[in-house]
Amino acid sequence: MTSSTAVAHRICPFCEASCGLELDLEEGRVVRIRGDRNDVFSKGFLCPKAIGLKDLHDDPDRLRLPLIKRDGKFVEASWMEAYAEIERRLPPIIAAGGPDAVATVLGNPVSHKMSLMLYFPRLARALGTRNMFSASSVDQVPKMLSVGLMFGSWLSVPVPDIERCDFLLILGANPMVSNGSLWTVPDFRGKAKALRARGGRMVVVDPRRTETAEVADAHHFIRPGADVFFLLGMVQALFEEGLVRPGRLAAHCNGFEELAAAVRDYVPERVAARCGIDAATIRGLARTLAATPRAAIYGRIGTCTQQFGTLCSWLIDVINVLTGHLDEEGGAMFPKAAAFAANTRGKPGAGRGVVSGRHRSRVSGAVEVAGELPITCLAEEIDTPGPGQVKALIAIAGNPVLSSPNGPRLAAALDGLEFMVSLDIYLNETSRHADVILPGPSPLEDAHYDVSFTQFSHRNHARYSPPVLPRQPGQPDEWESLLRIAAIAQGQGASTDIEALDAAALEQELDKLFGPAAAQVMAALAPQRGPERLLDLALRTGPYGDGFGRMPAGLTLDKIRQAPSGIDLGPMTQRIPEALRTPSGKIELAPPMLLDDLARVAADLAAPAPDLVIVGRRQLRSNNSWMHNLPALAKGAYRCTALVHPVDAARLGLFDGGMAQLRNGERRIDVQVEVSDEMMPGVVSLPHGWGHDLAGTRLGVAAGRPGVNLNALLDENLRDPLSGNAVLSGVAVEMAPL
Ligand SMILES: Nc1nc2c(c(=O)[nH]1)N[C@H]1C(S)=C(S)[C@@H](COP(=O)(O)OP(=O)(O)OC[C@H]3O[C@@H](n4cnc5c(=O)[nH]c(N)nc54)[C@H](O)[C@@H]3O)O[C@H]1N2
Ligand SMILES: Nc1nc2c(c(=O)[nH]1)N[C@H]1C(S)=C(S)[C@@H](COP(=O)(O)OP(=O)(O)OC[C@H]3O[C@@H](n4cnc5c(=O)[nH]c(N)nc54)[C@H](O)[C@@H]3O)O[C@H]1N2
Ligand code: SF4
Ligand SMILES: [Mo]
Repeated sequence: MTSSTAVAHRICPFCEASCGLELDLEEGRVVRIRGDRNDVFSKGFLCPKAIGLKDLHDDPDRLRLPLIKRDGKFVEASWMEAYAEIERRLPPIIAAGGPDAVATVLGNPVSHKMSLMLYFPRLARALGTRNMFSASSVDQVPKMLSVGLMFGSWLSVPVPDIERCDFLLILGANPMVSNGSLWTVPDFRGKAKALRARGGRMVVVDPRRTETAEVADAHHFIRPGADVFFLLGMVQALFEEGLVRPGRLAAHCNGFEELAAAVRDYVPERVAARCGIDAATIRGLARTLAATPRAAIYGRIGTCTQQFGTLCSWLIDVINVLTGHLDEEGGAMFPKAAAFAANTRGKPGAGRGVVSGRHRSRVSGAVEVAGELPITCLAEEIDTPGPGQVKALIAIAGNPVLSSPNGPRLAAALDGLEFMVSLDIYLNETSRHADVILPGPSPLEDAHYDVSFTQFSHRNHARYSPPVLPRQPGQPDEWESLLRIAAIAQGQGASTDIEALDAAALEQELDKLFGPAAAQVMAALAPQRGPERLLDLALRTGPYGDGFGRMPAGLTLDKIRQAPSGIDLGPMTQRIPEALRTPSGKIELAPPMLLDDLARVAADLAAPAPDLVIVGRRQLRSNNSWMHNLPALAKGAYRCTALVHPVDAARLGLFDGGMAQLRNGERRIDVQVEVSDEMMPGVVSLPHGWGHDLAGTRLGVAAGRPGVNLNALLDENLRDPLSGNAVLSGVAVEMAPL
């Protein structure tokens, strides 16, 4: 070992599993990446994507300097020039059109970046726009809405306690590949194996026999978009067969009778044909859940991104309650995050609950949920003239041109904007439309704490990663850019002292929290700044915190810093009623908004199955749209294939490796066919996030094997009306050989 070798630690920023990594550094370069065996949470696990951290850092296409579009061409610019350009162009748009003339759109990596998570709210406040969009509405808003209504806060998501569970029913999720979602569970494979080794069982319900189904005890095909029928059948069976045993939660729930009445008509025998699962199986799964002391049902993307997303999300938690598995060891439990969780703040046991629909989108009248409008409304808000039209966009770590339905319409709309800023590390399918691109540092150059994923972790923990490498000279952190744009929007100018601005905002907050002691708290947080200062505050006032001295053994950021592999905070523990924030202080089993939506289900019960519908899929060496430029991950067999069952292939004249056209009305895309009996007959599966053949990007590797954009086929007007989430699953398509 020479003096220039070192070992550093970093939480992997690529997926929700949030694995702790150990990096070998030589001469200031990362030479090796492995799982940190001492990590209190991930215990050495990593997947092939972790290696991509090095490729990402070294990627010559990754932007290191701001770009400004001049005469249609991007040129590199200094940071001050880039901010000056924003100052020149953004305030006049706000002055002319009001706050709603500026929209914001956030992408998935925001939730993996402490800097963006903690400082976007400052920008949002400065802008005051109601036109806020994010990838949440092509993802998890249905779950947020259902848990919000049931438990009182948007992120109170119960997660399977997999290490103590003996029966796990998984719907519309493929954690063997995705590594878990709204369920932070590194090494799902190892945990599933352990579950089975102790005699437990796992069952998967999915229109594809997935990698997760392969390691399960049983798999059932389900008609895409029909989970609501399957779930209603289970709930009905539980009531009908006298299997409803909520145990200690009985005293903490409202709405048993309303629920029983609402599901009465959905006897398994009536819904079986609609969902494609026979009544005996539906009843059998309900009985197994009810009879197994430690069991849980879990659903994810497949159950959210469909026309009944909110109802599915609700029924999954309802079943956990009815079978006595919610908030019980080995069931579905509430994590207790060390910082930032709404269900650990304020008065325990009751609160204001959540409301949606405080405003509606201008063009389609879609409802606001959790402060946001559906991302599928973004294009129409830009391309529909009239008062309130969106004229400027700030896009942050998102690539909606590929990730949102009808990407081509959005791309055209973006060209019609008066001004667009992208905070992004690539010149890609979305940022190419920007006038200014501000690149964040590489993940190796910034500090990290899992603001989001500690709230969904199957075990409680607190881990912090300091920057692994020094930042490039002059490179601001992303929170600094957000504050600068906030200052510009408020008319304070690009060269405002953002340190002072940051301190002033915090002082205001501390005044509210601590009154006369505020100055003392501010002093105790010094000399930290930016996100670390907010993190320390949240930790110290959080459920394990030192309370600024009141609990001397409690957590501070410094204590976590001293533990490079993190601090374990134990398995999940019972949190009902303390975690509830509903006005009633009860779990709301039968929110009226959800019961009303059952009318849509009733009307759909007899819907005939289209000949062919499409669903999505995820792949291990990829993450949404943006990791296809990393050589270590991009190599290997061509992956953007359309999987079809042999029966469909024969029926439609398709053959393995051949090309076919997928059609949805006027929209069409050409795909490579892969024939596989892992598909349910009548269902085709295509991954999203591909289609890197658009002009004007700088993605050398990805452009070499672009794949096709699934979202060029999907319809931006199909939404779950309650949550506004896009319908990505179960959409009828036609397919023909080329
Ligand atoms: N048809 C279909 N569509 C889907 C889905 C599906 O299952 N089917 N899934 C949906 C889901 S769940 C999601 S979450 C969305 C994702 O939707 P998006 O978030 O829009 O898509 P990503 O591909 O994650 O794009 C991330 C962007 O962030 C940039 N980026 C990466 N790291 C950083 C960083 O550190 N800082 C900054 N500033 N930028 C960074 C990347 O260059 C890229 O432009 O896609 C959705 N779209
Ligand atoms: N390797 C990798 N990991 C990722 C990502 C990635 O792109 N690649 N993306 C990350 C993101 S942003 C997210 S949100 C998570 C998502 O994590 P998961 O929810 O585990 O996502 P998927 O792997 O897409 O699994 C969804 C499953 O739903 C099935 N499905 C589709 N329609 C239906 C339906 O109507 N009913 C039922 N029951 N099933 C259906 C699909 O066949 C698929 O197997 O993964 C994250 N992790
Ligand atoms: S599973 Fe997710 S967090 Fe873990 S190494 Fe892979 S990409 Fe990173
Ligand atoms: Mo996602």
